Amino acid sequence: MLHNIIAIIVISFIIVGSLWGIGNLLNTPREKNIQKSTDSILLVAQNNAFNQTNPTLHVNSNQPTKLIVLNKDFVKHDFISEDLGINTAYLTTEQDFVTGIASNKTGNYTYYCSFHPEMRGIIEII
Ligand SMILES: [Cu+2]
Repeated sequence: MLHNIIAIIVISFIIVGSLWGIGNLLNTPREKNIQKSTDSILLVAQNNAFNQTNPTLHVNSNQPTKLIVLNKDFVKHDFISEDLGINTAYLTTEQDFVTGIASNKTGNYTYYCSFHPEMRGIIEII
């Protein structure tokens, strides 16, 4: 009798474990589903930073560059560059926004998140 109970418990754990594994395989993280081409930039907002370091984004003038902003945080973020006319509006957890960087003027332009002043970087158009 006791052996049967133990066997049932063990089998239950195996079934739940394998269902969990299959569920994870079917629900691949959002980042992997986003198509990245060589001329696109993926910025992930997480832990109050864009791509951890708020990197300088290098873009060629007269060459539109696809920009994907993905919020992997538990709080809202947005991505704004006033000089380049980019504003994603606020993104909730797991929400992404596809836009573009395009300018025929070279120079450095600021980007930032309006909720977090430390989330700030430079778009360098060369
Ligand atoms: Cu933010």
